[in-house]
Amino acid sequence: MLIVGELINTSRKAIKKAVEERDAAYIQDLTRQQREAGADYIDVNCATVLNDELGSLRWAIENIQAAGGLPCIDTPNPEAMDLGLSLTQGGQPMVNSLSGESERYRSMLPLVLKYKARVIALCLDDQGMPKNADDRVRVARNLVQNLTAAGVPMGDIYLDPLVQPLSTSDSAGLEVLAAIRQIKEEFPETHIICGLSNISYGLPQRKVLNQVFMVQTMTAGMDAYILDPLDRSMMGFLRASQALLGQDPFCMNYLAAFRQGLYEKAGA
Ligand code: THG
Repeated sequence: MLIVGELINTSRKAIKKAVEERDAAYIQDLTRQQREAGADYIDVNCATVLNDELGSLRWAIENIQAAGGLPCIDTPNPEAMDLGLSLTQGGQPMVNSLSGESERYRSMLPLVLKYKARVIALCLDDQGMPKNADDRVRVARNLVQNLTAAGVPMGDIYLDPLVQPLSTSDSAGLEVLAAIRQIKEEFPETHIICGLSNISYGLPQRKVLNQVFMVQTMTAGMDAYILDPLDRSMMGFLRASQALLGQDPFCMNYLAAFRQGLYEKAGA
């Protein structure tokens, strides 16, 4: 299981402010908290700092690393991606993301190879957003074939089936679950990742839907998540789900989660 902490993203107001004001303590603190909660990588997205994505990204990565975090570079901008990967220290660099769109693929692939990075590959191509499981599997198949032919190891590929809001389609969850099962069967050595929170967009009690969808997707074979690791209930369910799926020898991580108080109500 690979966990990418999602919180350092300038689409969030507090982060945009902290990055623009160069509030190093804030970014370092948020890095430490996400790491201590179990994040393997710290997603860093400065794409909404319009005039200075590169300067902001450099500053954010330096502070993430000063706090012991390993950045996952979240940008569609190849120049920013190159900079982010070049700054990454202390672990394998990670690209978030490329896709099957020809221009995105063409610009990002050389960077994946140059830095021997892990790569999140979105199940999206020039035909647009996937409509169903079959669209996702078709794009995933092309991506895996092209990436491995270019020399990317299977185990470095993280396919993202692209979660869409349940509020816009009753079958949004089902199509992703079907895609996960088919991808896992066809390419058992690749990984499958997603950002969970899209599933709940436009509905109340979003955390409940995000948590339940985490359990459902993990049961179908998803093995990596971009999520808020400070959501204690989410991390508690994640450890419980891993134990129940035979991914936690002697329930060690589940027991550690219990000792960390992840199953206690806030304030209890
Ligand atoms: N796949 C990949 N990368 C991704 C996503 C994905 N990166 C971005 C996103 N989706 C995942 N990251 C976040 C980061 C923050 C929030 C949600 C997803 C977030 N949202 C607030 C909310 O939902 O309440 C609103 C913003 C705010 O706080 O102002 O915090 O799918 N590969």
